[in-house]
Amino acid sequence: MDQARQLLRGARKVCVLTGAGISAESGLATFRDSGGLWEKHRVEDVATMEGFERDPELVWRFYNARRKAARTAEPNPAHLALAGLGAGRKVTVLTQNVDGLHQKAGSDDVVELHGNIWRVRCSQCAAVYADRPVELPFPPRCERCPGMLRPDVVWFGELLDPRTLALAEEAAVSCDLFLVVGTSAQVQPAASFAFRAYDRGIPVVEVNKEPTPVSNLVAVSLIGLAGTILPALVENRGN
Ligand code: BV8
Ligand code: ZN
Repeated sequence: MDQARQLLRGARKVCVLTGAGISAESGLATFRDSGGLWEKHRVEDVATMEGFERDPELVWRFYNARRKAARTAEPNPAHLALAGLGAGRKVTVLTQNVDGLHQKAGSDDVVELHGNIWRVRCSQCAAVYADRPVELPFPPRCERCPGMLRPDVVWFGELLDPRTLALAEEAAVSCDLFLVVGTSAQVQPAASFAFRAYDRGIPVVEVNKEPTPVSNLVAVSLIGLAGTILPALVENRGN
């Protein structure tokens, strides 16, 4: 922890890659932990375009349940610690999460790599709505065309927005400390940003309750709960 604090003290620009693990202590299910979302649902059924075309009602049951859970979820001390990290330095959060909790915690530079569960998009004319009820009645219709609304998230096999990728790439290679928090680092291209920083000789610090594929390239691996570790990492920032 002291080495991590040392690295943080000297860092003017911090880039943080976060995954579902940072929202676990806010009560939101992760994907690949035991009891996670992928244990209850097949990825190809609920997180691909093909699945949506095959059975849109199943996909909307999955996303309505996640919108319902996310509505009452509050940022936890891990989100708040990252939001407090910014005083006197530039902090960019690259999040794979779609729950909006980083913004709710006060982080002001958040790159949503996989979209946002609170936005819905017409699958036909691409109109985007952010004011729909938390649980959308099925079938959720577009107001401008006969198209059906889908969650405005990036599904497997779908490309990430090129501007989002450029922002993430720029943040990853121009920071002087790269934090990886609560991600199993299995999904690409999100996980690759940690490797981009590493390839530039930027120190990488990982916070996870267990080792991941990133662990063997990090300068410091802090094993434990993000809600405990991040506040401890941030608290001594002053001296
Ligand atoms: C793309 C949707 C170009 C939103 C998500 C073969 C065929 C087709 C594609 C591929 C292929 N092989 C590879 C690919 C690319 C694919 C991919 O990476 N697949 C992997 C899984 C093999 N990627 C894509 O398809 C991407 N697009 O590449 O397009 C292309 C096109 C066609 C063909 C090839 C390439 C799109 C990826 C985006 C997919 N959408 N979500 C939503 O519904 O949420 S990804 C999904 O996984 C979530 O977004 C999630 O964020 C993400 C990563 O999961 P994690 O966040 O890491 O969560 P996880 O549960 O896995 O881990 C939690 C971690 O937290 C654990 O390590 C745990 O220990 C830790 N933890 C838990 N609690 C705590 C904690 N740590 C600390 N404290 C705690 N309290
Ligand atoms: Zn439409």
